[in-house]
Amino acid sequence: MQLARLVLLIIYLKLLFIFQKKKKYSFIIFLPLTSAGRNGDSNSEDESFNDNASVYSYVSENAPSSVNDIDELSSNERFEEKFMQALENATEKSAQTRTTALQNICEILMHRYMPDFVEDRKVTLIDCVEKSIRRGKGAEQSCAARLAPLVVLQLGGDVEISKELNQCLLTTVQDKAVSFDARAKCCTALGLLNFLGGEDIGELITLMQFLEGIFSGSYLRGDDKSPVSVTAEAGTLHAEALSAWGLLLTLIPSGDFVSLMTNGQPMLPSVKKLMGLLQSPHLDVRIAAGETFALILECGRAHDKDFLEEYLGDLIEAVKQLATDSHKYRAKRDRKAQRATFRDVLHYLEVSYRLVAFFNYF
Ligand SMILES: *[C@@H]1O[C@H](CO)[C@@H](O)[C@H](O)[C@H]1NC(C)=O
Ligand SMILES: CC(=O)N[C@H]1CO[C@H](CO)[C@@H](O)[C@@H]1O
Repeated sequence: MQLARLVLLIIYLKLLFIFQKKKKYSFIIFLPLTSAGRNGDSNSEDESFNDNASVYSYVSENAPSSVNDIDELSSNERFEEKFMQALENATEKSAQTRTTALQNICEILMHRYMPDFVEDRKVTLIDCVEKSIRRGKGAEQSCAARLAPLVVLQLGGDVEISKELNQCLLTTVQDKAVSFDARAKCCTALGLLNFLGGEDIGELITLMQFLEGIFSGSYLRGDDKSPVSVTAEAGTLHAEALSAWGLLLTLIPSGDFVSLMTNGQPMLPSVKKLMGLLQSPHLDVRIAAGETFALILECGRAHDKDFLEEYLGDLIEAVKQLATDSHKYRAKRDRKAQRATFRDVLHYLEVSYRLVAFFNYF
């Protein structure tokens, strides 16, 4: 099913973001394997958690499996020991110690699937997360916000935790005194936690409206033509809010989604406003907008196959431009990322709806 695939893609993208882009292979963590996260991209942080993966695989081919089991056991113990130490440190007085501790716990949870161990300590963990988000500053808040969805992912979703953390995340996102990076991480956490633990459609829509309140900062000016100027950090916050919004919309039943987008008093943003985001000066926002459009169409068309037909021509034109964008002022790497994303979105629009003929017509 296409929707399922898209959702998985988005989750995967989110995880990559959480796991920091350089660790390309970290998503393998959900397989309880020791070799995750070290296919070539190893960095110093990884090294400190070296559990001799390559040695294991060598042993496994050449020795009875019992040896392998023992190695596996001792490696688990090493991780658990490190985890306990970090958890203790997460309540220390020094902010730097707490930040490092939260980072260490994130690293461990990214590399190990240890649901029982996490389950036994989830109260303490969530307590640390909440305190650090509420009372910490900058990096500490960012790390704590990164940790929250990792804990819930380990547990395979947890409605209680999602409920418990929502208020503190919402307050932090709104707090202008908090760093943009921490607020962006809180948006991501809100999206993931509620994606994994949200049940009530009404609550989801309220949350989506809250997120729109954030990313509307990147809407075009009143005349709907000129982009507003926002700083790069604010752009990142808007992009994260938009991605979280897109993730949540996949939970809304298709028929409801269509009426929410198209009825007289729309509770969700207008297509025109969203299309304006494709013109944002910030790459993150443009990419998030492109991905969100793919999701909007996917969700809407499951119910109504002509959903947004009247906008499709403009949308395809805008996406096509971004897919072939060669503005000199945009950094080469950014340009590559943008083209790759929008080629995918374009391909999706063309193939899914067999619009090739429609294109040639223009
Ligand atoms: C805990 O804190 C101590 C002292 O700051 C530090 O030496 C140690 O590496 C920390 N351990 C972890 C796992 O964070
Ligand atoms: C090959 C390799 O990385 N070996 C290491 C296995 O782990 C022990 C203890 O952490 C190290 O001392 C080895 O160098």
